[in-house]
Parts: sequence; structure tokens; C-alpha cells
Amino acid sequence: MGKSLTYKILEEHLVSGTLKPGEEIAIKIDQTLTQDATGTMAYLEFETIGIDRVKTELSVSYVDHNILQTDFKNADDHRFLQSIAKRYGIWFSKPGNGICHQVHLERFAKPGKTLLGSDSHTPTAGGCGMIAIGAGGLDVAMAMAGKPFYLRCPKVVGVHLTGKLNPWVSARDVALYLLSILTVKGGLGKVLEYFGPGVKTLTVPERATICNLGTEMGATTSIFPADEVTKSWLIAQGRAEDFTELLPDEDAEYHEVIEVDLSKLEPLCACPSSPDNVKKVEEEAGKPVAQVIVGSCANSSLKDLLVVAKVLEKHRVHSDVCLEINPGSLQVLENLTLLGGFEGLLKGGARIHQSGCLGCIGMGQAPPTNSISLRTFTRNFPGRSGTIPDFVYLVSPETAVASAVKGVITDPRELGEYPEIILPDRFVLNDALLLPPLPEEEAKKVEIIRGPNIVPLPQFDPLPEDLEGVFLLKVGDNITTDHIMPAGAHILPLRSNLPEISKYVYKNVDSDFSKNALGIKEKGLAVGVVGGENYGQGSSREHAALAPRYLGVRIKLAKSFARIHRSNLINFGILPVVFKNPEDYEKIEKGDRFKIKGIREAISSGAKEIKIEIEGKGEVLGIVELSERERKCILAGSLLNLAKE
Ligand code: MIC
Ligand code: SF4
Repeated sequence: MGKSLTYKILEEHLVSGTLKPGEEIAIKIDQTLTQDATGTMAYLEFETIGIDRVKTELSVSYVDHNILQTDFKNADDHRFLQSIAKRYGIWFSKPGNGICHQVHLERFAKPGKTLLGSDSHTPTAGGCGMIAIGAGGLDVAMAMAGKPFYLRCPKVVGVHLTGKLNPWVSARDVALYLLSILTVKGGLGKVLEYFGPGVKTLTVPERATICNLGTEMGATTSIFPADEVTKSWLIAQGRAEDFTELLPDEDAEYHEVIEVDLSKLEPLCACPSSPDNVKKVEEEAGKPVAQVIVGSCANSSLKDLLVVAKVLEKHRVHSDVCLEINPGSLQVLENLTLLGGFEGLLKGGARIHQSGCLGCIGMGQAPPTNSISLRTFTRNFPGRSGTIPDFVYLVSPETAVASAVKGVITDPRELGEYPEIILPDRFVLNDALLLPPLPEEEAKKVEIIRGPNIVPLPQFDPLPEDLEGVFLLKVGDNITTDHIMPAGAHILPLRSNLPEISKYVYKNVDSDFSKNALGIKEKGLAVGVVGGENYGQGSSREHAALAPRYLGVRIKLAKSFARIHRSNLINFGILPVVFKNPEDYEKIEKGDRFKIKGIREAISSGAKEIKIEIEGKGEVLGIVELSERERKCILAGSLLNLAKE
């Protein structure tokens, strides 16, 4: 049997392990990316490792998340990041240049390479034929230091595309269709590899949209082949030399195959409040809409905005709707303007923002109370918009603009003929906000600028002999990192200040969590959290592990864990334990005391099972599936301690 594209690239980058699903492998990382919200911490960690210059082929530091400067904090972080980039040989993408994933696709994505990014939507670059994986900041820091990236070898799911999308149906609908079958956990431990005759009908940004949203299925990453379409994209970006043709073998072996006939798809939407709560747009049609936003790393490419502009040349935004546009990048904005699209947006009544994540991560754009907001974003987790409760639908740009002009959720096919959209063969390139790395000698002289918001990392103590403590919280299935460590305009600016940001851990689930956890920690006890399936889905933010650890959390006991969060827990010395008998979940209540005798010995001897004594309720068995490297990390108390050892 032949090889999948995924295994071809992994094999070429394999540093240790064998390509057997579930086994720990280590791969060489060619490129890294960070964004500001995870980047400040990643670079503090990178500094601790003590390397003089990044060892990757290319590393980029983007500023796109925290671009709302309500006080000195974000502004200081930007300066810190810029000075770090100068000092260590890193590209720097200034605020306003665009969302990391969109810019990376335009300027740096390269077929056949590996990319590790401290953002869960890093797989967007899979649209350009690379293996692009999201990870915690510390893993990215290690990759910048030239260390390999460790992961469980994924299974490869072949997504066989046939047919061609109909007018008004777009890449978003392909992803929503897959979300409806795979759900938010169907991609766990898997790479989604697209193949078949339908592939050539999709442009690189469309492929990128599909890869981007594979993250919402829990997939390790997603990838498209690098073909003639990829070549034209790279030529249009002035990067013809970056092209290499990369295809799976004709008889490639896939662990599973999903068939998608593109011509059968219809406009879909993810209803509140989960990306897999998918319905046909026509089923939700007629509900009044207050806000519509087109943007985010999933859907703010040139074509996405041009279709909106073309519709607005003929129709006005409904008087009761606020239509907001968050361009994906400076390049998108400039090319849109040159093609007359900017004018179309203005004439039709759209409100235009700068390029960046903005409302997608709750930095402004909160919807009004009890109203429906339609967004072309990645996630509609409860409260992520900044309004609680919120009613956020995830849709395509086509459905977004149709609903914006009609004032109610509308199937875009009602708009009649699809507008003619001609994309340029060559984009106008503008790297005014993209700074290349400094030469080595010059870089060595650069001083790092630290504002008062940059607080050094604390020391993390090693795993004790026995673990005794309190399960302070019990939560259900699919808990997101937005539940654990919320974002938004008030909290995001604290990403480089651990003591401060920890005050917000689980804030919207249990407002006393942080205070009570510290109380338990002061008594010398450990804090535990009990969870259901797919615990920690969503973002790559390591703060969802780091901040709880700061509050004394040492164990999370769940039915299953999301990939990135599990790695982040281990990186910061929190033990991820899976229930041996899932029904034991019912046994434990919030406030229960627990004891694990000889935990240190058990972990160092490689025990697969541990006994957790629950006071007054007997024993619960937990499974600890850790590789040798992960065990060492837990014993040391954090990966940083281990790296220093
Ligand atoms: C997100 O979409 O949730 C974010 C904000 O981009 C995160 C990263 C972060 O929390 O900083 C992600 O997806 O990893
Ligand atoms: Fe930014 Fe939203 Fe994309 Fe995260 S999902 S990188 S917040 S645009």
C-alpha cells in the first residue's frame, strides 16, 4: 500500500519513534509561529532555556490578538515582543498586519515543511501542503531552541472530495458538514487529509478555511496536497520558488475514509453554542439578527470579503443589523481596495475594522443582550463573545452577508445569481508591517524591553511523594479552555502576568475557584478538578494549565482529554488522569477529599494505573498513560525544570 501525504512529511521529519498510531513520535520543526496572547509567555520560557538565536529555518512573532490598547499593558507587550524578535532572529509582524494564520499562509507557508504554532488554528497552513500543528507556548519555545516536537502518532483519515461546490456554498460549509459528522471530538488523534478530484476545485485560501476548522473537530492537523492550485497561489504571492509538488501515493493507505460530494452540500450553520451544533441555514431562516461579523483566521481572505462587497454593491445592510468586517490581513485589505471592494463595503453600510482577531477572542464586538450574532469565526463557545448569555451562529461569508441585508437568518441562495469574482493572478504585496530578522551580530546588541506587566515565571515544585487534596470543581463534557481560562478585553492583557491572570481561572463557572484554590494550596494540600469527555478542547493557551498550576492544581481526573490541553498540563506538572471506569465520575462530588499514596513512586516506575482514595467513598481507579519523557516532566514539576536539569 502507498503512503499518505501526512506520513510522507512526518517520515521525512521523524527524529524518534515509529509511525504507528498512538505511539509517541518526535518530529523536527522547520518553522514556528507565535501570536502575542500566547507569545509573551512563550518567549519568557524561551529566554529561560537560554539559547542565543532561534534554531529553526524560520520563526515569526505575530501581534494580532491583543491589539486593543486600553492601557499600557498590551502596548508594553508589543514592545517586549518586538525587542525579543530583534534579539533572537525572529520575523516580527506588527499590529495591523493581520491574523497570524492568514499572513503565514500568504508569506511563509511552504509545501512539505513542518510548522509548530502557539495557537490552535495553526493547521490553517495545511491548505498549502504543510504539516502545521498547534501547541502550547512552551512546546513552541522548545522548537525554537531546536528541540523536536513530541506527539502521539496520529491516524490518517482520508477525506475523499468529489464534485464541485454550488454557487453560494463555500469552504465553510464543507467544514461545517464535517463537524456535523465528526463532532468536536471526532478528530482526536487523527489528521484529516483531503484527496480526490474535488481538491483541484478549491483555492488555497478555501483549503485553508477547511484545515483551520479541523481544529474544532479536535484533529491533530489537516492537510491538502500541494498541486497546480498551490503553485498558482505561491506565484501570486511572489514565491514561486517555494513550490514543490506533493501528493499522496495513488494507492495511499488511510485508516478511515470519509466521502464528501461537494456538489451535494448546502449552506450550513453552527447554532449556539458549539461548533458542532450544525443545521441547514434554511432550518434557522427567519430569526432576526442584530450583528453580523465577517472575519477571523477561518474566513477573511480576499475572496471572502469580495463576495460581501459584491453583494453590498446591490443591497444595503438592513437597518437593524450591524455588519462588521475584520480583514484577515493588510494584504487582503489593500487588494480589496484596489479591486474596488472596499468602496462596495462602505456604500452598502458595513463597519470596517483593522486586521486582527478582534471580536473572535472577545476583544470588543460583544453582541447586544438577547440577540443573535452571526459570525464567520471559528468558535461559538458560550460567553466567548463577551456577552453572557450569547447566541452566536457560525456561518459562511455568503450566509453572513445575505442575513445582514435581509435582517434575518437567510439562505444565501435567495440572493439570486452569484456575483462574478475574479481574483488577481498576482497579489499586490506590502510588507511594510512585516520586519525581517536582524543579522546575528546586530541582534546580539539588542536589549529586551520589559514593561511592568511582564512578570517572570515562578518556580514550580516537583511532584511530592504522596498527593493529598480536595476536588474543588466538577465539570461536564467538552469543557473548553475558554471555560478554564477565559479571554476577552479585561483578561487577555494579563497573559504575561501569571499571579494576576490566575484570579480569573474558571471565573464564569465558579467565581470563587481561584480564591478557594489558593486557600487549599496554603494549607499544603493539592487541588483537583474532575471533568468529562474531551476536557480542555479549543485553544492552545497554556495559561489554562499554567494558571491553575499556580493556584495549586496538581491533578485533573477526566473521562478523556483534548490533545493540546493534555500536553500543556504535563508541561506544567499537572497530572492528567483518565477514569478507568467512566461511571466512577458519578461517585465524586465537588469538595471531596482525595489521597494518592506513593504517587511519585508510581509515576517514576511507569505504573499505568493509580488508586485514588476518596474520603468516605472508597477507591477510584485512574489510568495514567504517559511516555517516559512525560513521566520525567511530571516528576520534575514542569518541562522547564526538566530542561534546566
Ligand atoms: C483562540 O482562538 O481561542 C485563540 C485565542 O486564538 C487561542 C490562543 C490563545 O488563547 O491565545 C487558540 O486558538 O489557540
Ligand atoms: Fe484569532 Fe480567532 Fe483565529 Fe484565534 S480563532 S487566531 S482568536 S481569529
